[in-house]
Amino acid sequence: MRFFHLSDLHIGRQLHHYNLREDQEHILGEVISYAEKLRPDAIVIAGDIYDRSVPSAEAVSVFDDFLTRLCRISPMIPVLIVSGNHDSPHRLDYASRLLGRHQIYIAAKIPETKGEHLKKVTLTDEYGSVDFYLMPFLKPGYVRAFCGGELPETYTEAVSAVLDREDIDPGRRNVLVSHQFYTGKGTAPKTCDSEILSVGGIDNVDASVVQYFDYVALGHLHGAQKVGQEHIRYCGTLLKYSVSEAGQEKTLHVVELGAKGTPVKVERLPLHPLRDVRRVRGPISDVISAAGAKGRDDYVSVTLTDEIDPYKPKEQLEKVYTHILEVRMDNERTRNRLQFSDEEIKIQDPLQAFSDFYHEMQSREMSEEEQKIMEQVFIRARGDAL
Ligand SMILES: [Mn+2]
Repeated sequence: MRFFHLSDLHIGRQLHHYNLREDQEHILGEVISYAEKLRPDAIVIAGDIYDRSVPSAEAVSVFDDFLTRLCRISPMIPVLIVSGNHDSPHRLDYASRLLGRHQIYIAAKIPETKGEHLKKVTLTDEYGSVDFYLMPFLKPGYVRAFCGGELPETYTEAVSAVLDREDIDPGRRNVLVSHQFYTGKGTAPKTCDSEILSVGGIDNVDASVVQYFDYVALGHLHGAQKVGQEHIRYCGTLLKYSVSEAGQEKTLHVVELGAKGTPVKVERLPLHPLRDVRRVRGPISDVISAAGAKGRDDYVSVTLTDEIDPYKPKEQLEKVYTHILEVRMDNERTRNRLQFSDEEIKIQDPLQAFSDFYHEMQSREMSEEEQKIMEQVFIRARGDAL
């Protein structure tokens, strides 16, 4: 069995101030061309379909178009989708039962009651059947109901709690589709700027709890990588969604599952974005003379190293580049300023620092009561430290 593993489409996303609609349509079009040519047995999308929980009408129509074009391929290719942390479970769930009749299987909501289970899609090939378990993005709070009302302490426990309820037959071939921050022993995950992850990895799931699957198709991290073992993988985004990804190679993952017990094969097919994301660096005259017609429309982050700041650098660069993300200066002057501002950073009052953090996370100020609680916490913490 051969299937495409995609994730983190982030339809509707912008790159700096540029709308990526054309770029996203173009790359999804390339996925469709590959599907027409290779006729995979399934297409798996491991979460973050949209960039926002309330996608724009434009974003919805881009995805609608993608699914409609996939459905026209005959015989039909099943599409298996789970929701990511950026998706709204309720919105993504809309019409999912109707879509199921067209072999588009969407799992957007975590089971809530005893009778509910993960969506399981069984496909067959010459070696028998393969069970795909679709696990939407979850937080410990989502699974309290079937943990006897108790909140699992970690994300690892929460994921285990969900899987333990499923009657997974280890003798069959099983694939898990999941959108979480999985980490393996002894390997540091490669992260990039376009992901929103918790600081310190408190939301990580220990990959050992899913290693018994024959393949684990992951979404969440935007750079392609395996998590400790060959068969537990992030495929990454189809497009570069931040300058920090400029050096990455984005590819389409094609997974080949053979007979039970044989190692999976993952082939990475090249993708050809409409515009690349690149870093360019040097004195302005070199940057301008090195720019050619090819790559003129790429998204470029420019760092100029001239010791004397050039006159209106952006206007000069716009003559050779049409999509400039940013222009930075890196010279003696800016380096001095950086050092100076380092010294300027003062350690804030911890209560102030916490309330800034709270506001960032919750988009509201702390209530009086909450503030009092935190004051007490800091008084006690200080007391202990003394
Ligand atoms: Mn994502």
